[in-house]
Amino acid sequence: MATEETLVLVKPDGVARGLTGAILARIEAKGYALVDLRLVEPDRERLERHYAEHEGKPFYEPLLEFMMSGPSVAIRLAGNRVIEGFRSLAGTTDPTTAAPGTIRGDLGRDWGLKVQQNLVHGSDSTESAARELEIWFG
Ligand code: DAT
Ligand code: MG
Repeated sequence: MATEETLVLVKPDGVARGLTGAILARIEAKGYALVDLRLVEPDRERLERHYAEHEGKPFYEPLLEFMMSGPSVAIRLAGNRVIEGFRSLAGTTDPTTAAPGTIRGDLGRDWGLKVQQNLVHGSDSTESAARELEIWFG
């Protein structure tokens, strides 16, 4: 048993489409614990820190614009191997090809090139989780 914490974001498309509850239901059904949760409208500086690893990539600017288009729900989530487990629950990055049964596969829309509108973010490692939890929760 390795209890750990991760940062989950319900991104602006998830909040705008009214899917926050549906996404939280999946998270809770899995048995993960909500440690903290808040509605956030991040400024550019916070998003630049959050997405630092993607700076310079073609999708970076559209991604930041999208993330500033409306509020996100930030969640501090705890559970056994929750970092890996939540990413499994979320599904692969592009909702078009994410597996059925996952959040992105079941609820994500086929937006074509707008891959950034994939409903959720989840930290990808213990280092990322610590860094991102600091950015969103201080
Ligand atoms: P993930 O969110 O699955 O960890 P990532 O960290 O590689 O994916 O990328 C961060 C976000 O950037 C992702 O959720 C959506 C967007 N993105 C990634 N690759 C993209 C691409 N090829 N085109 C457009 N947006 C992309
Ligand atoms: Mg990522």
